[in-house]
Amino acid sequence: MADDDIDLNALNDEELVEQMWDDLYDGLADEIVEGVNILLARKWTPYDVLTKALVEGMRIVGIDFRDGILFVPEVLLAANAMKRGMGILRPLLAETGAPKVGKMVIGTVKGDIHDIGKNLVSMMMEGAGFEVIDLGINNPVENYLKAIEEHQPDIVGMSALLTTTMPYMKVVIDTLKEQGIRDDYVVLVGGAPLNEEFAREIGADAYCRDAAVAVETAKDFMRRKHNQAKAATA
Ligand code: B1M
Repeated sequence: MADDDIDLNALNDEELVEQMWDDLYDGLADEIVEGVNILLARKWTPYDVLTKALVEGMRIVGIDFRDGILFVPEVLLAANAMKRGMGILRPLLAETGAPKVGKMVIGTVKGDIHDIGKNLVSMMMEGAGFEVIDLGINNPVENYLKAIEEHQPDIVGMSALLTTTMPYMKVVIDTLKEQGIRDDYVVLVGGAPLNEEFAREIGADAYCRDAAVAVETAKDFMRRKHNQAKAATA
């Protein structure tokens, strides 16, 4: 038992999930790890553990961060606890054994160090059978170009969580245009401050509200690509 006061095993599912939201809020990584393992042992799917326990918990943290109740050090602890929980789920989500359906390069843009959402997208994409090359955080355009050249992905994904960094996505897309390679790749963008209109304005192919939408959108583009290739050879 990770917590001296509460036996997480003794809680029913609903109580446990609520306790995990509290533990995430308090940045208690060991308790989050224990909670994740208990839910998995109770036959919860990794996806449900991720979305109902961890993502929802981080949503609550976000509200109090916005309202000035929590500050950066506390949110960092919460993020660390979230990452420890995600670390357990990552291999389980990727364990589909499905043939690779496509390749994606993804990174958080320059000036931005938020990576939880991007990591979640990477995990879900891997789980859906995509090969993912994750560039991490704070990526200048050169990093995307280098990775594109090296890995020849089908999809380029960008994440931004700040209103001050989201315009950098346009810098990346404009550079792809200047180099005459924009249309060789599907560009997907995501992050809490974005919306569809912004994605259209900067010339992305689609805005992805969350990781599940990112997976569906990516699959959809891959289907279209295969159909076009088939039509061209017919
Ligand atoms: Co930051 N932060 N933060 N922060 N932080 C926000 C974004 C903020 C909204 C908080 C607030 O005020 N309510 C606010 C931005 C305000 C704005 O721009 N208008 C903010 C601020 C201001 C800051 C700092 C400037 C604070 C400061 O220093 N004074 C600073 C900036 C640092 C920098 O980047 N240069 C900062 C720092 C931090 C921490 C380091 C403490 C930490 C990040 C830790 C980490 O990521 N490793 C942090 C956190 C944790 C947050 C909040 C609380 C949570 C973000 C998160 O992880 N959400 C956030 C509040 C919020 O968003 N409500 C906040 C959970 C995650 C699962 O969701 O990232 O939205 P999200 O990802 C989703 C979708 O958006 C989508 O799918 C994901 C999964 O479903 N998606 C994609 C995301 N990327 C995608 C890419 C795709 C597709 C879909 O590509 C195809």
